[in-house]
Amino acid sequence: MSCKTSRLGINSGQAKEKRLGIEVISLEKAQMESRQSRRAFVVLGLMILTISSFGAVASWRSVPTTSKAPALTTGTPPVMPAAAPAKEFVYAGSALLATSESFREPPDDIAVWRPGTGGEASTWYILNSQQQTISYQFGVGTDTPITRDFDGDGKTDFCVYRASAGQWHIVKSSDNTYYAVTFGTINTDVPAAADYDGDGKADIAVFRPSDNGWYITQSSNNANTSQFFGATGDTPEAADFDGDGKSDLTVWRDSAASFYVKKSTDDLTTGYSIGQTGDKPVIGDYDGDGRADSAARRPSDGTWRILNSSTNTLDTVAWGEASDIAVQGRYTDSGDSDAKTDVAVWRPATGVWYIRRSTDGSLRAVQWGQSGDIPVPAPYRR
Ligand SMILES: [Ca+2]
Ligand SMILES: [Ca+2]
Ligand SMILES: [Ca+2]
Ligand SMILES: [Ca+2]
Repeated sequence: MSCKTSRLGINSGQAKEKRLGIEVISLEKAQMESRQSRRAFVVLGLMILTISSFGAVASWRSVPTTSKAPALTTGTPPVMPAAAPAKEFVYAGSALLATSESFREPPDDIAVWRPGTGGEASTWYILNSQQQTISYQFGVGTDTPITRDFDGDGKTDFCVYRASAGQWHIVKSSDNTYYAVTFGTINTDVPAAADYDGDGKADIAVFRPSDNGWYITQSSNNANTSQFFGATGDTPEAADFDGDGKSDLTVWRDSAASFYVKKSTDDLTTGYSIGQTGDKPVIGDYDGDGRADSAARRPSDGTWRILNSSTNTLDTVAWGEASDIAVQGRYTDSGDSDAKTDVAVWRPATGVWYIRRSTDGSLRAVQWGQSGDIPVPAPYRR
């Protein structure tokens, strides 16, 4: 560890981890528990491969086909144990009706996605807020995992985007049914699913670098829309900056070290300059006011710059090493249950999550995942 790391408190945090007995949960346990069900899920993965091979090759201009897969008689996902709702969430059955907080989203679970190799299915490994472990096999290694709530029940659905076919494969959390949608130009579009129409359900969407087009299927009426926003080289980063519940078209322009946001409330464009070229976007709601904050992380020194939407003030936080992956999210434990996004990194070499509790800036370290995994924190709430 470099002295820089020590200064960041991560080295001392690891020492604390042993001394104070902070949770360090091994994936091995989860893997053992899931070994039985894995065999069944491999069958599911193979079925998905088969289904995908029949998928129509289409550009976005085609009407997206929403095809119900045949009933899965083998490898049907088991009904996951329902997590006890936290007191701040109001449910009707599995549908999330309301929260008592301005921030709409439930807290994030720690999770990784392990790409399948040699034709095997990929696997989600989730550590939920009750410290239970859940594994779920879905997709293939070349897919891109997507963490969105397409059926609007307040739980992230298992979803992968298959760039080689422009296909979305989704298992709805509300009823465990699978469906696939072809929407996106093969290998060039960037998946950009978010809730643009504000009905509480994520909309299937892609960003097209060649024309800076945002192609969206609105979940509220199934209509296809397109808007053009951004410039060559921009990265799509949709988020809700004005807090109206609708994701705003947003791009990160590295050359200008700026976010550009087309706010859904007035369609006006706002630019947020932050950091410098080479920084990486790490949007979140760090002050918990229900509006996204522009933020960027500098990989070279692990410094986060966060522009709080509530006060328009800049926070600078040193957290993590160059090789870490930013995994900012709204994590909860006994020491932190507020509505604010926590600064956090995941270290691929060790699989350790270093979460900076928003309540007091203290470290929470959790070992979850291994090198080669992709961190996919989200409110799975299984
Ligand atoms: Ca869902
Ligand atoms: Ca929607
Ligand atoms: Ca908005
Ligand atoms: Ca905010």
